[in-house]
Amino acid sequence: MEKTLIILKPDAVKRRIIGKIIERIEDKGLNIIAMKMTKLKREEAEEFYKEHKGKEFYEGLINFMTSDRIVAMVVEGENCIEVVRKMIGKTNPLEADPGTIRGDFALKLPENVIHASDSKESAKREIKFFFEEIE
Ligand code: 3AN
Repeated sequence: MEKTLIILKPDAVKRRIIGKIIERIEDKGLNIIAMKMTKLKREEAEEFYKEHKGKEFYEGLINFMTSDRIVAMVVEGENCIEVVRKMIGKTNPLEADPGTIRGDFALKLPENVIHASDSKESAKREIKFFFEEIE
């Protein structure tokens, strides 16, 4: 069964909306098979977002992602990578449609509440990053 990696970002934890977001994931029919709350160290956030190194928003993104705790989880379900990307909406909350998680809970970048893997390759890498034990 397909798996994807989801992060509820520091803004979601600070605003105490992680329960609402988890509820949407479960309501959709997806299974959460691993979950942990953690605070990323700077080096960890830099490794996770290395493909964005050098972009103008990189420093701000690292500062934001290390500003508070996050919740990382592995979600499983048929076509879950595509399904979850649809559920979270466009990267920029301004462009995310109402009804999507970012469209309903976020106002502006980089505080867009949630991350989800965008391909099979990134799901594999990102699951390993947080949950060594999961295949
Ligand atoms: P997504 O999370 O939708 O896959 P990416 O991978 O392009 O988007 O961006 C990673 C994260 O970087 C975003 N979730 C967001 O927090 C931040 N980000 C992306 N683009 C910008 C931008 N133009 N300005 C500020 N932050 C950004």
